[in-house]
Amino acid sequence: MKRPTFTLRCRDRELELGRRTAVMGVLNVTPDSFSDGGLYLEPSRAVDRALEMVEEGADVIDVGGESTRPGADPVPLEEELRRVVPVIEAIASRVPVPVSVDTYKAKVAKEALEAGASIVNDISGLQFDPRMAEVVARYGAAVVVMHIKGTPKTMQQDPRYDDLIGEITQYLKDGVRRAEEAGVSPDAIVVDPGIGFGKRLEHNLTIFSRLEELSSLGKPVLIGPSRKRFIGEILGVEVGERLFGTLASVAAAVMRGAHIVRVHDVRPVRQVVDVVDAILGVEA
Ligand code: HH2
Repeated sequence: MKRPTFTLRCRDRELELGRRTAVMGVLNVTPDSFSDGGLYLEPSRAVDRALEMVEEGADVIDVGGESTRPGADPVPLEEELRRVVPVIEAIASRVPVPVSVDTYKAKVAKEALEAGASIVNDISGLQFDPRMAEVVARYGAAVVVMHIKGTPKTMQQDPRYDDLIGEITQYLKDGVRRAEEAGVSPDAIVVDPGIGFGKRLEHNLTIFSRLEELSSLGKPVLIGPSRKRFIGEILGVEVGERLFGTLASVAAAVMRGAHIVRVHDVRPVRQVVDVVDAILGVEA
């Protein structure tokens, strides 16, 4: 499938999307993220990893201070601020790519934007904090509107859908409307179906196989399959052994229209998407 192209407006930067897949490198400044928890809690390690990911081919660095893995408890506001703000401050001026903040709290987003972030990645699709859309608009930031069913604490307790793709599309449409009504520029919005966020294996697989249907929203599409449980369920492997499964899902998603892939393993993913992009480039 030929992807539509977009220029994503993120404050004073622009990110070209569609001709070349953009890689968002994950930087979790948490003690408990499911795959990289504890590795980058020390700010100097986080900065080194951000620089390394840029060198490996990352187009965005996504900094998160709260694990949203299934069953996770929320992190208090002050703790989340303490984790992410100094790291964003340190990397925003040192990396040549936009920095995003992975949070659903408007106050964290605001402080991260003050510290130099230019994208807000909200796993709740602007639904958890009523002030989030307004903060994004005020700073002229870009926003990732992601679908979730429930909350991280409860989302994997028996998720059910009557119409999976229809419900995800409607939720994302509501998030996009909320953003635009608050004054976020229409060309600063990305949508994400939320792999693993209130989804069983069959739901995650259906999202991959029907991903091109999200193009009806008229926004660039991001997907975050990296090292997730659905790969473990297919292959019977633990989190440290999910690289090949991640690469396969990234290739499938890009073939079906993903513009941005959010991953931990930037170097191998860059190679995979460069090859898939080359194939897409010659397709009629
Ligand atoms: N997945 C995670 C976190 N943030 N944001 C978007 N837009 N899309 C995703 O699929 C997504 C996301 C979960 O992965 P990770 O950050 O590695 O783990 P944890 O939540 O345990 O920190």
